[in-house]
Amino acid sequence: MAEKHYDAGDITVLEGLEAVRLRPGMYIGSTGPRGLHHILWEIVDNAVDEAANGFADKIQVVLHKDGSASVEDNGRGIPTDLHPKMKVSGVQVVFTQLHAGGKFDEHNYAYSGGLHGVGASVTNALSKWLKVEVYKGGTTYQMEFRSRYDPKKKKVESGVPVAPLCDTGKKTKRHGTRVRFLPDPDVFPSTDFQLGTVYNRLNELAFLNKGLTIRLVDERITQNEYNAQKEGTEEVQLDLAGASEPYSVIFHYEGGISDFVKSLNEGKSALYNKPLYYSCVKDGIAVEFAIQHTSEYTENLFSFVNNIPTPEGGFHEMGFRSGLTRMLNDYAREIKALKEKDSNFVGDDFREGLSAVLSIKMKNVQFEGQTKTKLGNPEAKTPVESAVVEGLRALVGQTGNKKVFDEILKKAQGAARVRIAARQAKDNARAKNSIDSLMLVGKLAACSGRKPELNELFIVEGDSAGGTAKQARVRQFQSILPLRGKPLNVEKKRLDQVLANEEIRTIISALGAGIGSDFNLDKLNYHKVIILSDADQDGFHIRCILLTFFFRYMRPLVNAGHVYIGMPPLYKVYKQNGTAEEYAYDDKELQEKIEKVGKGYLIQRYKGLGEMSADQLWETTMDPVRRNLTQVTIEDAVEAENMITTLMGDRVEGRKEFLSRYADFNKTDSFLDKVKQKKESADEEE
Ligand code: TSJ
Repeated sequence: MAEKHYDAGDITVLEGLEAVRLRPGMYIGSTGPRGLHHILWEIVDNAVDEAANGFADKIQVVLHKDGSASVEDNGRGIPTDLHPKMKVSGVQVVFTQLHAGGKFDEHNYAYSGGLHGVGASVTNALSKWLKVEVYKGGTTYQMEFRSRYDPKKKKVESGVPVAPLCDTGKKTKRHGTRVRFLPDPDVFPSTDFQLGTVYNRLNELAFLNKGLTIRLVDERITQNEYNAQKEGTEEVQLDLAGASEPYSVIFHYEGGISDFVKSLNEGKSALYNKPLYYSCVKDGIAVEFAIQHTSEYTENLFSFVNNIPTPEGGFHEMGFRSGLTRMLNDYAREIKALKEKDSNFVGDDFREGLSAVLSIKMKNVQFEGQTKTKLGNPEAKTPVESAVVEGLRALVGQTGNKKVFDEILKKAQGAARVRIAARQAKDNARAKNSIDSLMLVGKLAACSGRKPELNELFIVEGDSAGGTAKQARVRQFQSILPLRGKPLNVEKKRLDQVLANEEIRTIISALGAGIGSDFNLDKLNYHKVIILSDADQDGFHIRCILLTFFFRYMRPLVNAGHVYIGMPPLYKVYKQNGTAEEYAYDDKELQEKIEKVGKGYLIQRYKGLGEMSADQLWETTMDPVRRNLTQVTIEDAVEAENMITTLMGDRVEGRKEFLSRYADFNKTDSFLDKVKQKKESADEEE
């Protein structure tokens, strides 16, 4: 076939860039902040590839005052010679040909990065201008591209070469590539690169490419200004002499992803000193992992494919998990940590408290999932699994590591014990599910009626108030469950610990609908679950805990509107001679009631439910006609949970401070107001 010698390259090329310009979303996902940073990552990834292939070890990224960004490496420099087919320089191909990365240098790029591998031409197409310098062979080459409005065609042409690549004659000993570009404000609603976003990604890339040095400079702020903003953080600063210099930071990790895992575990207590690390190539897939267990309970796996995070997981994570489970189970058998009669550990047992980084590199990557961050290549699973088994085998054979694996197995044993106990507790709770078996429940005074739609369960704080409520109730439809003291704080407790708590188990079995993923609203014994607690700090705390429990483990119950807060009055206004008796639920109402009763009134202030008589409790709080119930919304439950996690979890001080600030509890209208106030003041403090 005869070659056509007109400027075909240029024409098709510009059509390609025009397509990008017309539908940027197709190439970079969006034109929001994510898309904006994406066009920077396309450039950075090219430099990282050069380093990953062993030709560069330094990268510098600069965010300039004019809004442009530049990326520079000390690699071989983009090829400057003419591309044999396209008759233009390699540089021009890279910036004007879609997917040039894959086609052009198939042999050199072992594994091509780039979020969707669209390449540098996409950055060019979406930039107002782009300038490239290539340092090689002792000289400096230069080329520039621009976007401009063509009045004849009445449209914007983007990424157009201003002139062909030229040798500037500027002598240099350096080698490498430098690219600077200005995102086009006509494409991106905001063109501000975020220092934090760039910082995090470059830090991550330095972890993922051990030994690589990445420097980030933000010329838009000084070191001083940065320090002022970041007051109180742990980042080590450069010498004070440079304080008025532009902000700059260097990322370099000799330990690579081992250092990554260490940083994940900062502030936690690790079960062994050094993360276990292994890397190999299996069936053309480069696999690298680092793991370290801590005394915590959650799993923390960060996976990457070709340096791209895959938070949605995928086949590589499946391989990692099954490799880990298989090797550790086999090993446990070998050293008789598992006896013949014992059943295997489950995967979760080995992953309790595990922090891990898995990084693989492969060709023809397929990303799937809602955010396209899940690896969809099934062929990745087996190689990763083999690599993990092989790696852990090698590691357990190394001196000193026997103890490390002992720790891992000990941790797994703890997790397994808890898992088995949790299942038993769950089965127990399930066995007591029917309304007929409610007799089994300790202190519950069950109602006699069998219609859940009509039935009400009062969860009452304290045995004494519980006793009063039992006297006051209508036994056909009202059940009373007195709580002794506070139910356990559900924060930070695992399901098994929650279930081990007697009060909680009683609630679960009284409701009869199960718990967690087994929760079934159809089996609910009560359509009104009413929390009755004192109008003081302790009562407030108990409500929060119960709501958090319902929110976490019986969410459909809250969603369906079955949970209520009972509101006992705070005051009684009455006359000695018995001619008047009024209740007030807050201070405003108290004033009204005082006026209503008139001269000679007396006030009784209720400090707790226990102070009321059965008659009083009935008419003020339990009688469906006269009582004052507040239905709990899911937002209320979320707020309660927030309170528990932020104020009542680990931080004893926070809780004390909170309780003392709101010690004068009786002044407020309701529990929900209290929660809202607390939230607002917490927001103000920030
Ligand atoms: F994104 C980009 F293309 F603009 C870009 C590429 C940006 C930056 C900052 C660096 C790079 C880049 C490309 N650095 N290093 C390279 N290397 C090559 O393109 C290259 C050099 C030599 C050879 C060869 O076979 O001799 C092959 C390649 C792919």
